[in-house]
Amino acid sequence: MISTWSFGQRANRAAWPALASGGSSLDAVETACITVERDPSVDSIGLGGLPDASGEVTLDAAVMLSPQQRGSVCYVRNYLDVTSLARKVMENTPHVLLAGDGAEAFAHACGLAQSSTLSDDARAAWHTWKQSKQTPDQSRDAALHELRPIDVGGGALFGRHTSLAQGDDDQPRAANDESRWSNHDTIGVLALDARGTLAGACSTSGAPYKLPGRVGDSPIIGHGLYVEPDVAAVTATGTGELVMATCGSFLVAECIRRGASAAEAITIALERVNSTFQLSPRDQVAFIALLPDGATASGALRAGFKVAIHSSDRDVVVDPDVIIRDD
Ligand code: SD4
Repeated sequence: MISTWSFGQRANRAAWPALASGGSSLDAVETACITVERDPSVDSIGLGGLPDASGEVTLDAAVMLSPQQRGSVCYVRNYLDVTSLARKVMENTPHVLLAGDGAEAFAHACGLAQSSTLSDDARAAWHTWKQSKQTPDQSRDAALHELRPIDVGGGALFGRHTSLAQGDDDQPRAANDESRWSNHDTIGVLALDARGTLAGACSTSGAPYKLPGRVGDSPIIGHGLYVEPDVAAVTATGTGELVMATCGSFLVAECIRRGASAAEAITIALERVNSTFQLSPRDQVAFIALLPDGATASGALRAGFKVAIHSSDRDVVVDPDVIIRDD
């Protein structure tokens, strides 16, 4: 198993015993995502996820086994188990992506329990953001920094940027300190089971304080997640708007299919992002990949991204194989 960010280690550990006992990779990635979705200490996924500018949490998720077997949901507000819901879209409907009210009606029909998605901490953070307008929001910085502040019902959305060298608490950060990218995480999990089946899943509350209605890369097959059996499973994290400009996860898998190593493929995709955009200091994109032989690869635009790997002989959190910028 390989997962994004250091909280991916908790996710891997929750899923590993069943996977190691012969369980399916699909069950493993679902269990891993559920673990983080229910953890209120993770402020970018499920319960605990930071809300949009109107104070509402909206969740996105996807699961994938192959180009024929994939499902996703987006803009889900009242159900926490969005990875499970994405799996139900994959297994029980002829569709790929269900959004908003329709996704929630489907969740109800499937018997999933409604749940509050806004934690007390996330609500407090949103109130603080409304006061300060100091938002460490990658997507805003990347795509919208030329816009003047606009009113989205309760306040201007875009405020002054935090500087790279400081965290939200104004403490200096080392370049490879993961907290440099706090508020910007997606859980992406890739697994390979004993039968040799690759599976992938990802789950996120998206960009913090985003414009209501914004959906990022995670639930869009080929952008936030792509699995090509016999080739690779790939998932992305970071600023969705940047990943979506390059069909990031598909691009990585396709480069591998055409002969690149996984590390080379990730480098190609990151270089494409890097050359397509004038990146702001707060932009980050990272990819992880898992191959049918169990090999892994990972890379990020900038230091600070962490990768959690779990196998029969390793349970580690490591820096990515590739970092293409030194700022
Ligand atoms: C997204 N990649 O929705 C996800 C998570 C995120 O900054 O916002 N990261 O874009």
